[in-house]
Amino acid sequence: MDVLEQLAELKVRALGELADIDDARELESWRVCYLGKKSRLTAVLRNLGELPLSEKKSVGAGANRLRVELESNLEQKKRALREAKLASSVQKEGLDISLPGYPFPVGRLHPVTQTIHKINDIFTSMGFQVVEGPEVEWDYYNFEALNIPEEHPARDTMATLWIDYEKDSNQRQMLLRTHTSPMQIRFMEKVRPPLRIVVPGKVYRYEATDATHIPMFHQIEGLAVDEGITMADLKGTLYEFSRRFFGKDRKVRFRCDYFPFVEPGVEMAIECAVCKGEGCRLCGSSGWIEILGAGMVHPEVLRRVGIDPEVYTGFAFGMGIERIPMLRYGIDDIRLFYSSDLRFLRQF
Ligand code: 2U9
Repeated sequence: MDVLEQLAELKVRALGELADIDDARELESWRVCYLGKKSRLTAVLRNLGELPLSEKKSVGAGANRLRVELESNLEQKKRALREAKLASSVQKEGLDISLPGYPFPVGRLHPVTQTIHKINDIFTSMGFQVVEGPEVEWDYYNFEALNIPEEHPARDTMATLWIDYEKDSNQRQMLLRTHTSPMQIRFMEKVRPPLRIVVPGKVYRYEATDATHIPMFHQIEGLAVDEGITMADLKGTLYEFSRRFFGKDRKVRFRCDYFPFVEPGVEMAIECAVCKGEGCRLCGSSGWIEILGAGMVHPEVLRRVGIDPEVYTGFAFGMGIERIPMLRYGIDDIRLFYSSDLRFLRQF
């Protein structure tokens, strides 16, 4: 039998077998057998060069015609199998392909995340860099390095969640950070001034839950250290933040405050948007709403991380995040942020 006759016989066999196939696995075996690398057809095409010139042309043309025909029959069969499968699921499962598809749920960012992003954007546009730190910390970074030694009364204002873990060789205790400030210490240990960073993230306090307290909330803190930084830089930066975040016409007020890691310390308040400074329920009749705490970094804090306070000065600030959308949208219960109620979350 010459090659052309073999091909003719191959065609009859292949198409005959194909007609009986009714599932995808069998179809794949058929493809491998008749069109695969080790198939007779591929061998004929590969060995064309060895044929005498007189046969080469006719065998080449015949083999190629057969390949095209088998491939097109394969595609037809694939389509037929897909359609048959769909028709059978319509029948078996009562699937109605004329119904509209299920809606694809589109997610959104949590209002706290949205607020963090907005604040990050404002500070990065002023040359600050965003850094994040560990939520599980050492006593040293959370308290000692920030001028809050063991018996300091400021520890009582930050009810701490301690972690039951063996003290390391330096006899330090582990805790859940009560503010994001430990990361500023870590950063200053590694990076020499000039530096400008904001540190957003989760913080933890050992507190009973109610409408204004939860044991985990978010803060964002900022730090700028350079030669010649003064209180004017602090005020200028935070005024600009207030203009960009709360609007250019909101009045801003600074008053003295105390935090162990800054000297002097201040508190920044903005004019109440509801009463325009007249005094109302939201602002507790004062006309002002406290937004953040700030101050000039305490020289002792700089000295502890090896930065000479005679050469460098810095300012720092810190604010609670949840409070901001609460004030903005009149949300009266902080627990709503974390109750996973989509009716609440979808509003933002
Ligand atoms: C370093 C030096 C100084 C960060 C500061 C505050 C004032 C502040 C509170 C606001 C409400 C936290 O969420 S809150 O309870 N924070 O008032 N934070 S100055 O000062 C620092 C931080 C790190 C090394």
